[in-house]
Amino acid sequence: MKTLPLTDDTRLLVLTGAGVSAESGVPTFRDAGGLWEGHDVREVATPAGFVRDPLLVWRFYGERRRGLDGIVPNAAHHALASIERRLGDRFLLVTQNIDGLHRAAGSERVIDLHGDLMRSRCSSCDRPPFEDRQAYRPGVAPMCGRCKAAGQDALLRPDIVWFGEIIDRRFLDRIEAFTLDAGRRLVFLAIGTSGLVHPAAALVDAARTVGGTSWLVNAEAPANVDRFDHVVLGAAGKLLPELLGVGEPPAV
Ligand code: BV8
Repeated sequence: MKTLPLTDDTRLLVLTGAGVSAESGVPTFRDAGGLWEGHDVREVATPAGFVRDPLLVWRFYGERRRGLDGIVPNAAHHALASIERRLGDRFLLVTQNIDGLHRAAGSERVIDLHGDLMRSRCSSCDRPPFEDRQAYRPGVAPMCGRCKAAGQDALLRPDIVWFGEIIDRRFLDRIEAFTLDAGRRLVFLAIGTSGLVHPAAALVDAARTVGGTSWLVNAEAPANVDRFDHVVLGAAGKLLPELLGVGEPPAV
């Protein structure tokens, strides 16, 4: 089995997708039985879909909030938290996931590129996003209390990035700065992602541009597999502890 070439000089940039949480029991998006089945993306993960049917969108995200009850990080999340402790500021984790499992495993240098399922924000006013673990009953779409106090009616929405919405520029700037500073010392590791969603899917190209080496750990070859220097097919929870040279995860 291969191990990542981590030297004292290495800067490790990791991108994770839904596959890294699969062994925790969180459904992925595009595997059989994935999240999008039965739900047209345009209906549940776009601003237009939310305007058209906020009750459907809140039912979809409420199901996902309930679905995280009792879900814990798996060996892949723990391996990434371990290697972060070893590398410190020579490590950066970018996740497309909104399940919070990396932070639950102890990861701190994490960019939640697509937001956080357990946060809501107002669809209208500029109140800051706030923690919200409520799943809301079917037929209920929560309203903003601050807007109500001002005599306005405004829906709350999940604090996540839908298709067609822009990613927080500060996140993209931080990733770019890490990549440029690393240069040829960069090792880019993508884990559990179908490589279909941008701008995350283009991070491997940015890594190649600065002369870094790129690794992929995935259950199967994804759309952008040819962009990677090294491909390790299999389950992230089984492969990562050895690939990263970290011990077994803490006994739960
Ligand atoms: C934007 C919401 C500016 C939260 C999500 C350039 C080219 C083409 C299109 C575009 C482009 N630039 C922008 C776009 C448009 C669009 C896009 O990418 N469209 C694609 C799909 C055609 N991007 C955007 O709109 C982004 N915004 O760029 O703004 C702009 C806008 C418009 C036009 C131009 C510019 C915003 C993207 C964010 C969308 N929000 N989610 C939520 O509900 O979760 S994306 C959604 O898909 C999730 O966040 C998810 O994370 C993400 C990606 O899916 P994956 O994580 O990869 O999951 P998936 O199931 O697909 O794959 C899992 C993989 O794991 C599989 O390969 C499987 O084999 C593997 N696996 C399974 N088990 C395991 C495993 N691997 C290892 N171990 C296991 N055990």
